[in-house]
Amino acid sequence: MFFQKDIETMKREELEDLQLKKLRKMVDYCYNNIPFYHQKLGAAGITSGDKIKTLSDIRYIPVTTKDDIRDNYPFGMLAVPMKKVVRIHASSGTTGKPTVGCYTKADLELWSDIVARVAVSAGAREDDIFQIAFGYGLFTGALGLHYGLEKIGCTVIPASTGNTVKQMMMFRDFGVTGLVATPSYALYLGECVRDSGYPMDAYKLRLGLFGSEGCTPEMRDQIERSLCLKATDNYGLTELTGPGVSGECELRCGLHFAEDHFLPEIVDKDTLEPLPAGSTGELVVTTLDREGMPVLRYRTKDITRLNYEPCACGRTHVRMEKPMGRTDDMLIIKGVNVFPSQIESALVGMEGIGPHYQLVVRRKNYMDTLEVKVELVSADMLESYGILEGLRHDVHDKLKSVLGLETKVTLVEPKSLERFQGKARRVLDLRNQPEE
Ligand code: DLL
Repeated sequence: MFFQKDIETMKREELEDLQLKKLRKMVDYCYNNIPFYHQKLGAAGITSGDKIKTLSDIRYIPVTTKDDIRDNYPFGMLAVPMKKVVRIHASSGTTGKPTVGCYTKADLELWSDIVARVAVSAGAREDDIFQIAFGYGLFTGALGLHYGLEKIGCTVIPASTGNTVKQMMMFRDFGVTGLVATPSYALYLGECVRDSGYPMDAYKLRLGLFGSEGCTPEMRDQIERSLCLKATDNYGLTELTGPGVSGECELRCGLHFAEDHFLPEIVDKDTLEPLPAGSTGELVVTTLDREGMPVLRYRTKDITRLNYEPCACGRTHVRMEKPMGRTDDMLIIKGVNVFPSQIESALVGMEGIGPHYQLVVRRKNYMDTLEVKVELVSADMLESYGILEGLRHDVHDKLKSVLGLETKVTLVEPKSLERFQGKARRVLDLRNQPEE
């Protein structure tokens, strides 16, 4: 078992003492070993960890951004000589240089510990057989979960993504009980399982460890129904190590943060001022133990909330609400702030339409407009104008009441929208394209 009871149920005061001790050490470590931090901390007058008297003094430490890491590409943020680095990962980064993560042996050990912790708290057991359907490669998801699950003693199948027929064959033939994937890929696999023609009892799936992108409760219901498993959520970032930063326990009421290794804060995304406990804002995280590439006050751009109430499961580590989106995902349409997750919540589960959707943003006469494309569940509906119009109105009105915004709703044929094997890309932004 990998329940670290003494740590995971620690009294808050003791936990905060531990965090403060580690934070002071980390400030010294960064100041002394990373020129970028030497300069930044020096300019802020924090030339030693002793300057940090209480945890709230962390506010005086300057934040670190993705651009800081990119500006120091590839190894400028390293705190150790390259010969101590045993693994390199990188974030996919759709634009510009990727952000690189370097791991020492100790970092890899710690990483598999925190992933094992997340998996066990979600309900993974030694006798589970896990199929890892994350893309293997520079992405931290696959190898992160791989080593964490092996540490528990689970059987691990490094299936990677693609070839859904083979994925389903392995589910059945190997008696797979656990699935690791992005929620979007799990949704697609669920669709394939349903269409595979095998009865559901040919599949032994019982637990999903999903993460790397958001998933609304409505989408989660769909995934659970189609794969007949219990879906849990886990969270992490390449810049902080990868998966293992936080994850849901079996009660699924927030993602427990590995607070003995990471110090989370919520700040106002515009002023960067720390916000009081319970407020919604941008998550900023400091690594407390990372050796190769530690970061101080890393701005995740994820919008969430922290709940410090102990959980009914007995764990005391703070629970992070599922992020509602990233600050850079937020669309501003006719002055209204819209997160794609709000649209997903409104659409998924509506009768007559499937869970796949696409958002198309355009700019017309200096004004942004939003088209929402949703799939019909049955091609038969295409034959009745009355049914289609009725459904289109229903979707339109629901979106209007949730978002307070006019959208153009387009109903498309079943299975015509793109399916995703990694993180979904549901927003098509045409604002910089010439007007149609
Ligand atoms: O996605 C690490 C990971 C892999 C986490 C596998 C969980 C499972 P990056 O590719 O660097 O790392 O992307 C990090 O993905 O800032 C969030 O915006 C988003 N993200 C990750 N997990 C979740 C989640 C990995 N559970 C970025 N819910 C983060 C919502 C998530 N968003």
